[in-house]
Amino acid sequence: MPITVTSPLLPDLKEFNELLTQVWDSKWITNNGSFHKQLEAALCEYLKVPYVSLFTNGTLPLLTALQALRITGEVITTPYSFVATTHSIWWNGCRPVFVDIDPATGNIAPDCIEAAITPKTTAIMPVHVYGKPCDTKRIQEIADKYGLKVIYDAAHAFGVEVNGESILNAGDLSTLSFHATKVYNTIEGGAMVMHDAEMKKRIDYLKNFGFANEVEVVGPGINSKMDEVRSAYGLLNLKQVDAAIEARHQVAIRYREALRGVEGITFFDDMPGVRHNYSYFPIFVDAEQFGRTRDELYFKMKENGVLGRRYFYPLISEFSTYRGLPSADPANLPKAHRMADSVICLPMHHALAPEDIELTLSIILH
Ligand code: T4K
Repeated sequence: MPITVTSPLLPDLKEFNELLTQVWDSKWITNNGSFHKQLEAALCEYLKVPYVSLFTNGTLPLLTALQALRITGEVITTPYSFVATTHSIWWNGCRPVFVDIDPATGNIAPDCIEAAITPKTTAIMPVHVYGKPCDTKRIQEIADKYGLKVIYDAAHAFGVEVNGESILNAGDLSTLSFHATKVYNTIEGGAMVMHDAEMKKRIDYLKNFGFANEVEVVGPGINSKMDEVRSAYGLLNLKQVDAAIEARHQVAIRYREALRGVEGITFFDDMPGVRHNYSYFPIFVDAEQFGRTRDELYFKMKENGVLGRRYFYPLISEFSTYRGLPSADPANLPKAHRMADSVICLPMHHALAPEDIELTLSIILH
């Protein structure tokens, strides 16, 4: 069996069956059902946020957030992410403007944001990449100074806290992905986090075609509802996510212990005051110092059944839809290119066996 970059956290099947029986008995299988309501409440509590709206995946809350805030013109964003981030801007008929990253975190560099603002800029869409918190204070200062909205793509940042406060409370809106490959999953799924009841109501309308009631449609909504089956699954997974994060933490400890000081290999350490979720374990290969290129190592791992992934290579700005944009010029994004060209995400999940960790390490070390 190959060792994959991740493996889904699955609820106990017997417990899931019990909840499924309740869904079957109720015959209410989607459209804001009982498990949906319970999961929204449970997530508010777990995540320490005031309002959560569930979605059917992590892409549609991004699209809907831009819609809800009536974003137009240019949106400043990072090229170092999964392509859904930029696609959401494009689908809203806006122009993504890529800016470079801070190599210390992989996140958008605040100084580059300020330099890219034009009269057409209306919003910033940063990503807490790998779950590492953005410099939310600086980003908010810039947004306030220029009157911009901030929508965080927090797909990787489930449960991440800075000094005891959820990172999801930053900005105007934050979005999460609960895809199978994430720390916390509902198979497919996602959510939006907002600050007030008015916005929660608006988002709930928008994810249900814009219906405010049986006869009134208040905007060009979409269908992005989470069903009862996945809400029930999500409730069960919430009970075990802390243990899963701790198991991931132990994997990170072992990787760091073995790789610290290895010439040509770098990785991120924990940030002070941050509760990390260890959603990914990226390493960065300096070919000259390491003696092998990133791709040589990546394919050697693959040959030996270790399926790391080059998240996020290529940069979004390199895809055909976007590479014609002036901001996609590699000269504008040198640090993002360097990171994308050197990264490998090592296998990282709650059930990674010690021998799989050691095999991965031995391929890197020998
Ligand atoms: N914003 C950001 C920053 C994101 O990273 C993402 C998604 C989004 C927005 C959009 O959220 P969603 O709409 O997807 O909810 C994966 C995921 O599909 C995607 O959710 C994720 N980011 C992205 C970073 O990674 P792939 O194509 O690399 O996944 P895949 O199918 O190759 O799976 C990776 C490994 O996981 C497999 O080798 C084995 C394991 N796996 C996967 C699945 C699906 C399993 O063991 N079981 C499974 O069921 O995109």
